[in-house]
Amino acid sequence: MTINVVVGAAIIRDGRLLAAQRAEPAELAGGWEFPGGKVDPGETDEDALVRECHEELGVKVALGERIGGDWPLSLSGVLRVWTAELVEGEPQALEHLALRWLEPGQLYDVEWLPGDLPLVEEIRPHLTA
Ligand code: 9L3
Ligand code: MG
Repeated sequence: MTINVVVGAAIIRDGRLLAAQRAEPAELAGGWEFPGGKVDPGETDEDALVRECHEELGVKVALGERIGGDWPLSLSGVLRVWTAELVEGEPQALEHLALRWLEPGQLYDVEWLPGDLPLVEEIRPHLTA
């Protein structure tokens, strides 16, 4: 079975984390995630994440460090997450229902997708550094 690699960005600005609310598919709609998506064949993980941030948010990001390793996403998928900062543009919900900038005390104000949820504590230290 092929493992589907999905990449996500923990975009941080001024000590706040950008969370994005999924619009689809129906079973995930309304849940909150680190924006990103599937890595295309022949594409590096990092290139895919920069591309996805541009497609979904209309921004250019610079990736920082990888957060942990492969996070289980489903039976056949893994999630790989990097911190990121905005280089150009203001994030827009081009493909999401909504966007929110979360302060450290608000990190659990949104209902994270199950696969993304364990990442939140890993990212917290990056909000204060
Ligand atoms: N997914 C989960 N957490 C995330 C992302 C970006 C994606 N942070 C899941 C949702 C979909 C699959 O990975 O089932 C592919 O994502 P996309 O390409 O539809 O964004
Ligand atoms: Mg996506």
